[in-house]
Amino acid sequence: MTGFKEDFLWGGAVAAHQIEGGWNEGSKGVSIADVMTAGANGVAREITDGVIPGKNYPNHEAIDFYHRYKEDIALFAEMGFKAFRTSIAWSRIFPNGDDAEPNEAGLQFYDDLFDELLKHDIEPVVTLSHFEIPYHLYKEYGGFRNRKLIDFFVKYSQVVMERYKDKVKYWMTFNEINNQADGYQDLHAFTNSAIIFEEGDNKAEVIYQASINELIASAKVVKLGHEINPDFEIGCMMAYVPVYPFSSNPDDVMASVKAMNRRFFYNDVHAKGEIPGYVLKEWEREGFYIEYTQEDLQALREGTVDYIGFSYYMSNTVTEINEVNTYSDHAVDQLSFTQNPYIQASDWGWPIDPVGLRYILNVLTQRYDLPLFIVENGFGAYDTVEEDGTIQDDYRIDYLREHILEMKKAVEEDGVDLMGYTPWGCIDIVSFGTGEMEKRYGFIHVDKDNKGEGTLERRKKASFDWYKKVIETNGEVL
Ligand code: BGP
Repeated sequence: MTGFKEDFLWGGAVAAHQIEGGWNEGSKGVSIADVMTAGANGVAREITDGVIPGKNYPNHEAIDFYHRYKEDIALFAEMGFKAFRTSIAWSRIFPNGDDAEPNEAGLQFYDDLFDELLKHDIEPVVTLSHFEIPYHLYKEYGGFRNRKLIDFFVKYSQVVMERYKDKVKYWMTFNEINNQADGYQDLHAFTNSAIIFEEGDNKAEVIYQASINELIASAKVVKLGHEINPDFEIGCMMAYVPVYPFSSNPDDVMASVKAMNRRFFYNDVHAKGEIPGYVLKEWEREGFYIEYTQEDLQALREGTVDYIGFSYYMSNTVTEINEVNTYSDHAVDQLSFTQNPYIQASDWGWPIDPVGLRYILNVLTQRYDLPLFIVENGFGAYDTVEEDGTIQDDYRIDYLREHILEMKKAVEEDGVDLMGYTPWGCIDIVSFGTGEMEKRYGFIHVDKDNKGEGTLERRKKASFDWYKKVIETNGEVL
């Protein structure tokens, strides 16, 4: 028997803005994702000032899951999914984010979606904020730099947790909360924070303020969720890219410690309920003024998470020489990285490192001793539809097999408590980094290209039957 527990949550993961489409249907408001442009081969995306039809493709229609979810869920059930991770689009529930009353049509859509999943015995795993906050909260309030968003987020979360308290058991608050880098765009950090920077801002200071506001909001939601339903399992969600020292040079080792602390900061608050000393010292050293109250600190202590959800795609490597200490005008994570000579990279330059997954599973278990949930992992690639209509994505099977083998070692040899595994983009969806379709992750191909053209026809790839066997045998047959 393999080490995976009998109720291991095998499944797949997506996000509302990358799969649903129906961007203005059912009285949904505009989200920050609706106003981002496509990336044109990975070139940085930009935020347009409002929706510019044709310019924000293909986010708008994505793959039309909003109308096709029953067909897609039947395919997930055919693979044997035990769980399906997606997000609720906040702007379907509160179109502007600060509305007095929720939007019933939006609430009904997710009622129908969760019912369809449960009909197939698939557990919904729900992300409350996945890089898609209501555009109005960005435009009017400047995003999470404004602490008013704490209350807006708590109100939205309370409405959906109460509405779906008998359908959804697994929740997580902010997707990749540590993914605050503003590497894509000079003026905005458009992940969950959706910050508008102002003249004279110190970017790192503002991003830390937005981060603390999100962490306070998350902690309040965890506490509230447990009051709504004590059976809820509510986690955080981190982007874990382990950072190795480039050499055994002690300065490189310290550089990797500092790089990892920029990730651990978020997880330490989520899991331990305290702002760690190495961050408080940094704020003091840099002269940052980060606003929070004693009540906020109490909320952090009372709202620690039940599990750690995280994405794993790659590892990075750092040398002290390259550490760019640019707090004055860059985001908190502007370490420049060195290519690891022992590791190959994907078509998009993402280092392929299955052992790194076992490594981070161990590091997190040692640091937090909490259940872990891999809610994103996957291989973005160009796929080819052959003459006979098949898609031979053996490269994706190889990538996933190698990572599952490392998961097994972590469970069987290292004693890691692993809850589940939901590979990213279980069906081809819009890439976050490029805003385009042709960086594909799915077990299911969707006929749509970067120009938004195609029939949207779904087609099983070779990995579909492979993953079905993996789930059937609980990870025994790979
Ligand atoms: C993570 C996001 C996901 C997903 C993934 C793959 O950071 O949580 O939303 O997009 O990255 O990235 P991409 O789609 O750019 O290949």
